[in-house]
Amino acid sequence: MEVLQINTIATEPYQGQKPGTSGLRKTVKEFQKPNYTENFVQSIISTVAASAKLDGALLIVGGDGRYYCQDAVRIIAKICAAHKVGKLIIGQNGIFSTPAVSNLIRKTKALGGIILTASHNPGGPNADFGIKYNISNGGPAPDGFTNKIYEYTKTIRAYNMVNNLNVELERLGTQKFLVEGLPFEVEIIDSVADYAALMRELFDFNKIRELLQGTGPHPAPFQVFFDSLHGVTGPYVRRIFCMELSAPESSASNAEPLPDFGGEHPDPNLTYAHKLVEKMKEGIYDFGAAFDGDGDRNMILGKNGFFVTPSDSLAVLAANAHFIPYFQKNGLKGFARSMPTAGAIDRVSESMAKEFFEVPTGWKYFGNLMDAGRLSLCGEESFGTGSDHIREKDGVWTAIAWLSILANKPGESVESIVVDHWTKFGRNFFTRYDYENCEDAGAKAMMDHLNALVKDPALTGKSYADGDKTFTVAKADNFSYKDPVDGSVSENQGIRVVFKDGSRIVFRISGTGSTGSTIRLYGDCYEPDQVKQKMDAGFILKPLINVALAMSKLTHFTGRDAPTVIT
Ligand code: G16
Repeated sequence: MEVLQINTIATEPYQGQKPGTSGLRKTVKEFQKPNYTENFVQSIISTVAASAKLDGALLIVGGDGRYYCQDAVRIIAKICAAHKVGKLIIGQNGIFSTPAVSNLIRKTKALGGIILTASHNPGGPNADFGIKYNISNGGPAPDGFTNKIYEYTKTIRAYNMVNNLNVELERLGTQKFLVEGLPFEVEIIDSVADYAALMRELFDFNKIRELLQGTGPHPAPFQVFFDSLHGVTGPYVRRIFCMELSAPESSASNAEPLPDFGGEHPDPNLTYAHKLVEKMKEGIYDFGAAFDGDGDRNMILGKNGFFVTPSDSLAVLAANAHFIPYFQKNGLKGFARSMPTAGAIDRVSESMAKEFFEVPTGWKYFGNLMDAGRLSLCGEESFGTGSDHIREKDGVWTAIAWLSILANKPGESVESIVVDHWTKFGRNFFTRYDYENCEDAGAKAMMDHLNALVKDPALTGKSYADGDKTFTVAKADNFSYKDPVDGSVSENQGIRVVFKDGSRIVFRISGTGSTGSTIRLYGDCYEPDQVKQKMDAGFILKPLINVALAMSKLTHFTGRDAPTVIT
């Protein structure tokens, strides 16, 4: 066997390689700059090596198949080979969904994993790319870890790689190499098999099959439709829903992963997954789900396009968790949501007397609670739901969880389940306005203004009116979170203003955009009245949003008079 040599390559640091909410996300053009990707990967590896034994270690590598994924996988393999890593497990053609990587890290007891994705951001040579590191629990690296990566990127002067390492990404099986006398192995595996096996363990597939086929207690076949938005989930949908759960092939749409996602945003919300919304409005299908580029986000729709907000989806899953075999077996520990997520889950948690947590935006904040055995089910308004079966949110899992509940309620629909839920617990109306790609300076000035506002004690008790609605401030702050497990504190996690009637507005700058600043404005309120519960969320929340816009002077600071996306 040819003995490969390690090459040391001189480099210069790049500014701004600071991981955001979930890894480093930049344009492909940025990642293609000389040494840009290499610098960041070397910084990850240096950070890992500083806290764990890299010699002989196993790492999992794969991404959502977007443009530049395979180039990045090859760079990672070359750098890992030069740092005595023992073995890489890579998805065939460099492809793994994010939940699949999380599962594999846990299943194989790997030291960690490197995921290539910019999630729901568009792909292609003129769009976005991203790299993130997941630690040995299968979850995204915490702030302390990513801060260290950033420190390395600021001072890097050289990186090591094995230039002549050629991995065949399409060939399943093990490829062995010798690097300066040490063995290095790459195993290329089927991207779906292990994840599908996990889903079979967590759920009762026979019961779901009966639902879809209209056998057993079910009056008729339950018609399902999945939109993978040309992201990574296509092969997962085909294998799990079509082959194993007997959904027709035609129910898997946009199921070919494409490097540019067909030129669209692979983002499962009412704006970017509008084709699914239109399909569902035809009234043929009983259940629809869309997934994002890397398969961790989901949107759930019922017949005629009935939209389940992510906040409601989480609450319904929690209230019906006893129908899911995994929770029957392992019990239900606590519940959690991110701070901007509406509080529908809070009341379910209270009714079940469970421990409850409100964490900053970012799935990484759930991991410690899960590892400590205090959290079973959690979610975020950004179309993420998941459980402690892995340490990432999980789109396909969420769709199967919904079907498990429906399989246990013969004759019911998505809408009837949600409306019953509101009748029992009340309804949380929720909306989010995104102002994408604002000038950094304007966005910062607006946040500074809001920070000053919420620090001023005079704000409490102050009233703001819009039309005939008046909102009086009960409490306002910049959210800060102390992790109850390790005591670490995360500050500046979003401005929130809570009004006396319980309604709430939140402002944050997104940590996942690749250029400029994306301002997120969240609004929610609670409605116990069953007649009002049937009203349109946009209409109900408009006065609250108008107050938020007036308080923040958003238009003044950013020049924007309308959001780019409303969810
Ligand atoms: C990531 C995080 C989520 C977070 C979302 C939005 O999701 O994993 O926890 O809610 O970003 O973050 P931001 O509001 O900062 O843009 P994903 O699906 O993009 O990896």
